Amino acid sequence: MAEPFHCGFVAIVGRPNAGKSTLINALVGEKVSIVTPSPQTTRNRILGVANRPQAQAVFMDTPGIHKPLSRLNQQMMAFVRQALDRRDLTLLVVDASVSFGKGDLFALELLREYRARSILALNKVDAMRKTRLLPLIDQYSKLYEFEEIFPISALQTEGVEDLLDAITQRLPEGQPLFPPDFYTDQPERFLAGEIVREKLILNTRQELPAAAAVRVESFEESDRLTRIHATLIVEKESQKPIVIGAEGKRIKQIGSQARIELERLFPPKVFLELYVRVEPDWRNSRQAITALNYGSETG
Ligand SMILES: Nc1nc2c(ncn2[C@@H]2O[C@H](COP(=O)(O)OP(=O)(O)OP(=O)(O)O)[C@@H](O)[C@H]2O)c(=O)[nH]1
Ligand SMILES: [Mg+2]
Repeated sequence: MAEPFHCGFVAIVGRPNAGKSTLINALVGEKVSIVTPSPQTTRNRILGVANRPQAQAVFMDTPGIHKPLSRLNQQMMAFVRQALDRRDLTLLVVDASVSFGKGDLFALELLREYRARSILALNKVDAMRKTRLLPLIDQYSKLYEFEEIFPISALQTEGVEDLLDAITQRLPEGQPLFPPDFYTDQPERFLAGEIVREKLILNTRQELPAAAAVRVESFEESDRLTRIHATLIVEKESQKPIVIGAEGKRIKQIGSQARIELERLFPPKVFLELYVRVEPDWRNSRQAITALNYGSETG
C-alpha cells in the first residue's frame, strides 16, 4: 500500500528574536521572512510551504510573543492568535542561548490556553554550552507536555530536516493544499517592502528603536525593469537624519543593499527610489497600520 500523504498548518511561535523567521526560511529553503538581530522584526503572519515527496507542511511565521502596548503590537499579537487558531500543530521556538525568563513562561501560557499539540525547538545550540542543554530539556518537559523536543541551529540548518520529519508525521493525512512550486502567499509588493525594511533595520538598529516602517507606494513591473518607490516611515523629526545619514550615505547604503536582493527576486533590473517621511505615532494609527499590511483580518 502506498504511504499516505500528510498535509497541514504549523504555527511557528515564540518570543521575539528566538529565530522563528530564520527557521521558517531554513524549513522552506527560500527566504520568505526577513531576519535581523532586533526583536520584533516580524510584524504579521508569513506563510511558507515546505514540500516533501510524502508531505506538505504549511508554516506560519508570526511576530514574537510579547505583552502589547501600542496598536501595532496588539495587531501583531492578533496574528499570533490567528495562526494558533488555524494550526494543526504548533512549533514553539526558544532561544536556548539566553537564560529562561518570564517571557518564556508567558509563551507557555499561550500554548496552554490553546491546548496546543506542540513540538519544541531549542534553537541557537551553536551559540551555547552543550552542558546547558540537558537541564533545559528537563525544565521544559516539566513545564509543558511537548510531543517532542529538538535542539537545533536554524542558522546552520542543523537538526532542521529531522525536525521537519517529526512535524510532517504529525500532520493530518490529506492531499496537498498548494501546488508544489508555491512557497509563499505574500504579494510581490509586500515582499519588496519587507526586504527594504530588513536593510533599514540592519543599518539603523543601534539608533532607532522598532519605530520604523516601509510603505511601498508603487510597484511597476515590465520585462526589463521593476520600478519600486517606497517610503521609509519614522515617528519623529529627529529620526529622519538617522535614516538619511551624513550626506545621504546611509539611505544610499540601505537602497543599494535592498536593490541587490530585489534584483534576485525581480530580475534583471530594479530601480528603487526611497523617501523618508515622519508620521508621528503611526504605531497607534489604524489607517497607517492597515496601509502597511499589518492590519489583521480580524482587527
Ligand atoms: N547563533 C545563532 N543565531 C541565530 C540562530 N537562529 C537565528 N539566529 C539569529 O537570531 C536573530 C533573530 O533571528 P530571527 O529569525 O529574526 O528571529 P525571530 O524569532 O523571527 O524574531 P522576531 O521576528 O523579532 O520575533 C538573528 O540575528 C539571527 O541571525 C541560530 O540557530 N544560531
Ligand atoms: Mg521574525
